[in-house]
Amino acid sequence: MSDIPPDHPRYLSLKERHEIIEGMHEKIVAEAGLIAHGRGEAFDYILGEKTPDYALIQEEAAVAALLLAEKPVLSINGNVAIICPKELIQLAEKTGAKIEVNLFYRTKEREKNIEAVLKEAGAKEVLGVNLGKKAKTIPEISHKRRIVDPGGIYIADVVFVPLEDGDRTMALKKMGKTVICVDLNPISRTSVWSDITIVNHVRRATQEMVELADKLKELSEEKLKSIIQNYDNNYMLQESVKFMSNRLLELSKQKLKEG
Ligand code: PTJ
Repeated sequence: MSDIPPDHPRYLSLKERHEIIEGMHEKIVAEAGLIAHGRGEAFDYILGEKTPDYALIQEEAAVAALLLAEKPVLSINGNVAIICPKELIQLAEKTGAKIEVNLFYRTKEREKNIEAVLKEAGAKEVLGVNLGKKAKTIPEISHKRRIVDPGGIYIADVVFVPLEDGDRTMALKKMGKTVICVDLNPISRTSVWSDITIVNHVRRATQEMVELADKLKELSEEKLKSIIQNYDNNYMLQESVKFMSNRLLELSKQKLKEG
């Protein structure tokens, strides 16, 4: 990691890549987390590694939903524990959400390691760890993401699931929960099935959501509700796809290499 000079034009992305690799060696990130990250990077390249305007609208709706929720929960996996632990903890504090470790590749070791990362980043309470007999299950899911905390995702009304796989999104929706996801791939099953989909890099999305939480907290309940009522996830997904297609179209007309 120290080999990357800070003035490298893609420093942030390369630094993050190495943090994810280290996270895998430290048994925080799943091996498949590296592949998932690479897929995300490819979409982020198309975005120009910047937040597009449409994403701010998605993020605003997401924060409004978290602020209006009675029992909001942020679901944490290995990748996001490495990429943006501080932002997630700040977001939880500002929206009154709980934090729960929920893993696709769940092992006791990873559970504990992720809890330690979150505590080191300032979390006071981390749900979903060492559940034993206390564990509840999400119906219709066969993999380990079904295991949830009885005081967290199980009873939550709004669940924030950054970098998710499609099955659980659908199952959570069948349980009557509102699902908010962050996924750079606007056509993934998770993106399509979620109530609010943020098509942006999770680091930028959570940083911006923390700032938005400060602003939106000042609004009345009525105003927050009108943000949600006026929000159309399908339309916003179309906007995301349009943005990406236009970026590629613009690039196709440019000379890509100077000189
Ligand atoms: O830590 P675990 O055991 O819970 O496992 C986590 C992974 C990510 C391995 C697991 O959930 C998984 O396999 O996810 P998928 O099905 O690969 O989906 C991950 C989605 O996140 C893909 O659609 C990626 O495009 C997207 N993605 C990857 N990196 C980012 C991202 N979206 C936003 N920001 C990123 N940095």
